[in-house]
Amino acid sequence: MEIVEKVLNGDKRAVARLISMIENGDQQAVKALSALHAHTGNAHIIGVTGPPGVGKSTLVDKLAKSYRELNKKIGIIAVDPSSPFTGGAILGDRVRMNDLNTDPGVFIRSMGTRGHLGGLARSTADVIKVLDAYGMDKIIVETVGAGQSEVEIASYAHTTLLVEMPGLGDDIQTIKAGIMEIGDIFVINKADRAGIDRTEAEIRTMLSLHPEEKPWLPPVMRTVAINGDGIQELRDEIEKHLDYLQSSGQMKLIGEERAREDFIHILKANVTKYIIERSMDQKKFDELLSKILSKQIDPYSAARELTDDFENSL
Ligand SMILES: Nc1nc2c(ncn2[C@@H]2O[C@H](COP(=O)(O)OP(=O)(O)O)[C@@H](O)[C@H]2O)c(=O)[nH]1
Ligand SMILES: [Mg+2]
Repeated sequence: MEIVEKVLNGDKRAVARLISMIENGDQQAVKALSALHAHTGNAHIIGVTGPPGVGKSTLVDKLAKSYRELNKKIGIIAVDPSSPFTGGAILGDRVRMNDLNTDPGVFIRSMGTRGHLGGLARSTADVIKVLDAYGMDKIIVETVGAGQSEVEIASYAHTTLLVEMPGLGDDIQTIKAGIMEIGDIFVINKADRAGIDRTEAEIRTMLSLHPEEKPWLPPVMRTVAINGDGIQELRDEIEKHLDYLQSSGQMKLIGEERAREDFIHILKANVTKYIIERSMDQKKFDELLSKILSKQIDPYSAARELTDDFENSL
């Protein structure tokens, strides 16, 4: 496929086009993803999550620039389900990241709510594959730490940064309840603000509430993203986590687990699509639906009938 060749040859526009195809549920995208599979599995995926306004985008921007100093190629995916924009960039991020966007070693994409037939998390997983095959060394995925799909997206990362800022007591509660466990590195951004010691103490208390022996103890870092303070230290810590994942064999395990989940997900989607489309073609779906409505059959038995048909057809 032409688009596959182009992506593998470093054509940025082809990458952007393929991502749009993924978002639009274009069948050709599946073919391209199939062909790209052999070229994936090399990128280090870094999740950056936390409440809105803590400075995630600013931090990602600075982190990307810091990695550019090491000549690493960087993919950035900003997932913002509250944003209706897709295919372009969330305005604030676009302005902030403009100088990065013109760098050939950087690819930035924002993903909003529009499109995504198989769900936002699914699209994000596919976009990560594209950027991986495109040769990005680091893929940074920014998500707002809120809903289920964000937690799911965060689970694609090898290294997850949970970002906080001083004076966010209630949000820390939210993080504690939901995603505390997924944090590999805690970042208190806006360290130029008052209340930083208290925030750090709160995070450390929460971490100590998980007393089980962990081979990796999540560090708590302080940054001032607007002026770059602490960014290099954060980058070093991220690299330390990558070393840990590799030397402990965790990286390999994560890869196996992701491949398994991915395979099951695709299989489920295919089977579902097959059964539904086939039954719709044969009018059986409509027949059963009207029987369900007139109480001649219940939906459980009706679904069973269709899956039995499927089984018999194998
Ligand atoms: N004082 C201060 N402001 C910051 C810092 N980092 C980001 N900001 C500001 O916080 C606001 C939200 O930042 P943004 O990166 O969009 O946050 P996001 O919603 O988490 O992505 C912007 O006005 C930033 O300029 C920081 O370290 N200190
Ligand atoms: Mg942001």
